[in-house]
Amino acid sequence: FANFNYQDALNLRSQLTEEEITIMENARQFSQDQLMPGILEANKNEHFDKEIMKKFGQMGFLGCTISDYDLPGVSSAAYGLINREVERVDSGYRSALSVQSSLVMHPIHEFGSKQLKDIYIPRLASGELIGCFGLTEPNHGSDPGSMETRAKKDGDDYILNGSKTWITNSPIADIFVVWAKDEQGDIRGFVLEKGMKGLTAPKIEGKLSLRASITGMILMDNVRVHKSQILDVKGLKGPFSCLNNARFGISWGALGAAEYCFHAARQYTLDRKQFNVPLASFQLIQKKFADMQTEIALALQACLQVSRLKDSGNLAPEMISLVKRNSCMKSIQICREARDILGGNGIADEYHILRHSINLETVNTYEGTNDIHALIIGRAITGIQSFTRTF
Ligand code: TGC
Ligand code: FAD
Repeated sequence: FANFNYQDALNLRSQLTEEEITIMENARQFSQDQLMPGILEANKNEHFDKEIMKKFGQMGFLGCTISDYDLPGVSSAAYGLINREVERVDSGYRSALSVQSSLVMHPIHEFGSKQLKDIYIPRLASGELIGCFGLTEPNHGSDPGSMETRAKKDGDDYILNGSKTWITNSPIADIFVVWAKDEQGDIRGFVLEKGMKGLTAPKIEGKLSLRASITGMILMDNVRVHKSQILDVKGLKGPFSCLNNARFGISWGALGAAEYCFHAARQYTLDRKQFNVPLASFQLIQKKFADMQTEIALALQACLQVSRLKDSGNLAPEMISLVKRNSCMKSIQICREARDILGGNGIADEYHILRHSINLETVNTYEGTNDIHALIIGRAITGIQSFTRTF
């Protein structure tokens, strides 16, 4: 028999290619060396250091599944493994990676003209430019199809009016991928640049979750943008194709946070004694670890399977809903349980666990809430949509 390894219970490593293993190990070392040392201060001060994006660029993480523009074109599993390692440190850092890669570079690469790609992709890949993605509005979160932001044609330009909210990185963004309805009622994507007249991006203050990530609004007051800045896609499938990739990355990433908390709680219970014995010797504690281990191992298998199906062209979007929802739901439970296992120390920032747990409250909500993904799966199971009601 092989030895059981609590750090890789079902030997995920054996299912990865040599290249994926190297990428995973490099991402882990980078994340632990470069991200972990500053996370407590960043979280305390609600600060995102833009240099981190440049470091992601140097590591080749940004847009890493793209295979032209000198980008590495790695597998979906490799992208997932990077997300997992970054989120082992903080969900906010994985968020920065997701938004830049899946929500900004992907739509420009997939739906942008050659000119747009030439202008933006290299500078987004290096982290020189920071991008953001504006879909959610104050009155329309789970239902982006009802968005109020409008784009009106005026000669060779469009005039944009509306507001987006809860937008990762908008206050520090150089470019803004924004979704608006044109006069025909079609949802269109526009690439806006910082400094355009009428475009502002105020920061949302006072977040108790994802504090190492900057979040803001995008306010558009008669923003004039040339038609060359439009993405060549119409309808919700534009933003949703971006969300497919970002949700996929989250499904791997959230498990990184869960693994951090599981491993930290395990070590804590080996070190700490109560009633003269290590906490780890209590049956209740061991059962909690068995449950954590099981959920993490099974969820990683599901993520890997979805990665392989994605790369072989056999993916249904509902599969992504399944793993995004499962990973977030299970990871939150694991982090909360790990917090409990650390007792009073569990609420101290130096142990990192409560930060992960609170971050996952956001991760569980953005990119489609737990219940929205349940309804997406439910629709596929029954053939009946249950999002809308008529009264
Ligand atoms: P529905 O009728 O389902 O679809 C409308 C059109 O879109 C197409 N479509 C998809 N295309 C590609 N991939 C998918 N996953 C797709 N899902 C739908 C669909 O085929 C259809 O196309 P067509 O050509 O027939 O028009 O649309 P609906 O309005 O009924 O949608 C319902 C629902 C609830 C599923 C959807 O609106 C939804 O997913 N809501 C959740 C919203 C959400 O996820 N927002 C995320 C905002 S971005 C964000 O949170 C970034 S956080 C980043 C970070 O910091 O990490
Ligand atoms: P609502 O849609 O109002 O939902 C509230 C509750 O109602 C939820 O529990 C939901 O599940 C439930 N609900 C809604 N509809 C139904 C239904 N039909 N049936 C049953 N229950 C329902 N958005 C972007 O566009 N870009 C970003 O970069 C971005 N970054 C974010 C960063 C952070 C820190 C946060 C918190 C959010 C971010 N978002 C971003 C927004 C995020 O995608 C939305 O918050 C999310 O989609 C939910 O929308 P909402 O907050 O309006 O909640």
